[in-house]
Amino acid sequence: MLIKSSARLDGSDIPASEITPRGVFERRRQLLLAAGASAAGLAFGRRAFAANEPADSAKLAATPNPKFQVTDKPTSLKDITSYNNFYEFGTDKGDPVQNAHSLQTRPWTVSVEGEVHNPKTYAIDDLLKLAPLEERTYRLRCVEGWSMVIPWTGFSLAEIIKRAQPTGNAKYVQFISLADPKQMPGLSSNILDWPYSEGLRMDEAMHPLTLLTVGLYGQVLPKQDGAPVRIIVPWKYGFKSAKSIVKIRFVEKEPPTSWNKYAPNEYGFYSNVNPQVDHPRWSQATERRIGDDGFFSPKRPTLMFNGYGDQVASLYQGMDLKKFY
Ligand SMILES: Nc1nc2c(c(=O)[nH]1)N[C@H]1C(S)=C(S)[C@@H](COP(=O)(O)O)O[C@H]1N2
Ligand SMILES: [Mo]
Repeated sequence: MLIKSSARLDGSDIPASEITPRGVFERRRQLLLAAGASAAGLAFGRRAFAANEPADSAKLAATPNPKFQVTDKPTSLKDITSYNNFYEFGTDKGDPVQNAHSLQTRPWTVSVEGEVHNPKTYAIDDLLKLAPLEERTYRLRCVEGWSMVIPWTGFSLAEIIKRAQPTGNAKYVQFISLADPKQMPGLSSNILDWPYSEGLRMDEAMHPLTLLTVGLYGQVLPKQDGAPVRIIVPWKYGFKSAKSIVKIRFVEKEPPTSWNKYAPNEYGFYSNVNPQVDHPRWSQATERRIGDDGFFSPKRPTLMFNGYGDQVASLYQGMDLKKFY
């Protein structure tokens, strides 16, 4: 995410994911030391499943929604569950699959709060029954320059928003992830200002594409992918799609977001996938499809709004997307 890309002297690119700036390296080292301490028996031994916690492979019945299926070949379950960004469990792509077993997904509640007439705290198993579960295959494009195609399970976030009845003051929605250092070893590093926090404008949150996500490949969401519930906003860079959320808060002013606070000149509030607006340290014109495109095959062109322009471009009519990146 914050990872630095640079051109080699021969003009070829070093993949952004293979370069580690010094600060990150140092913090990662601290993290490894902390993890070593826990391996010595202090904190994060592999635990049995909490009471009522579904096994990772538990099936989740859902009906495919034909309106939301990209035709690109889906990424393999293996890649989707072993190449992750989830800094609460470490900064390497392989850390979440190693470490996320310490996340306890039951009991779990999601509080819907702030500028709403109907605030409510949902137990996760009630939330799962709020609306019919759909299967939708979306592209996911990380700001680092790679992408996947993922068959998610969930329903439109709008289903919750309608029930919450936002007040006239609700202009934005904030999503807040769990931040429990007992379950999340990555919190011992101050790389981000925890809890992980993201946000959308109200009309973006209400858009039918915006998915409250509880599963993938017909199974409950694996922990490393943000169990038990996350948001998926397919036309924006992946970091907008907060994992393991515990709060959905309606607010009047644009909420602070984790990556924007970390580097405001690199990660804007909007963060729409836009091949014409480069990241200050690398181009966003192309991407590498995980599992399909090797490091040496030509990268594929990145699509405006990640290919969802027909559905979402109207939300940004009249906005200068170079300014509101
Ligand atoms: N809470 C939380 N949510 C997060 C992140 C994170 O570090 N913490 N990483 C984001 C980033 S940068 C990306 S690309 C996607 C990755 O989702 P995936 O691992 O399921 O592919 O999750 C996003 N959501
Ligand atoms: Mo990302």
